[in-house]
Amino acid sequence: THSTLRHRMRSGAPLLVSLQSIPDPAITTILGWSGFDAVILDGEHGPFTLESLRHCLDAVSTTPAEAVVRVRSAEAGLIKQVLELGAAGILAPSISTADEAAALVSACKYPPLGMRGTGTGRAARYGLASRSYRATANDEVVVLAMIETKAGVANAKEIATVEGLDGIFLGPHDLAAELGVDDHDPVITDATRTVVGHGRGAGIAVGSFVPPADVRAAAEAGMTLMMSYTDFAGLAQSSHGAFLQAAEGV
Ligand code: 3PY
Ligand code: MG
Repeated sequence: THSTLRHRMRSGAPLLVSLQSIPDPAITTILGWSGFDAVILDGEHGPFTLESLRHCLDAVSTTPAEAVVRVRSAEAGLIKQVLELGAAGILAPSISTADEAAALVSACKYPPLGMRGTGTGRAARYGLASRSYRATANDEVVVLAMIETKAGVANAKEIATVEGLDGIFLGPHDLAAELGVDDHDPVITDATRTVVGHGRGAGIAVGSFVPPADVRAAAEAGMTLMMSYTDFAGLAQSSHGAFLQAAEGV
């Protein structure tokens, strides 16, 4: 259930998540049954429509996992539609200031915590459970901010302490691009350490992309939200690996 994910996140428990960019419910079902706590549906870079999101959210509810949607921007109108589809939470790209983080929280929470509008969509069981959904959503919907700009890293402490924010997620690729360095530059490692420190200091979840082999070290360093599989890279690596191995035989 939604509460499980947010409450586990709030408790500081380590969570393993995967990223889905291919907007097909079969991918959601595979990732959802793979063991991950949550599947992040990538509406920022992946070619999702609201309709394909709806099908993938239907699919995740047939699995033990939850689905968080990375929206293409933190626009309140878009967040309203995505939460109305029944997403367990929102991951917003490129949050660089505490004000942006506060606006994100407001878009995700019903009054009095925010300004999310009330509807009777899939999340509210098409009106058949609207009252109970509205009563529990503020406690259950997960709000996550990507920190992936220089300003975001500089403001990470203020962002992390914004009331209602459940976690921050470092975007090493965008940060490296802005800084003009390689993804594995020590400057990115330092930024990761800074963001982990501020997030953990504020008692919220902290995440990033962490290959499976590095999860133990990342968890020991305080990270709690490890994205350790992406469908694009996973498919590319396994298909190319299979090809190379097969090609040795001919
Ligand atoms: C980043 O690293 O910037 C990302 O958001 C990757 O998707
Ligand atoms: Mg990014």
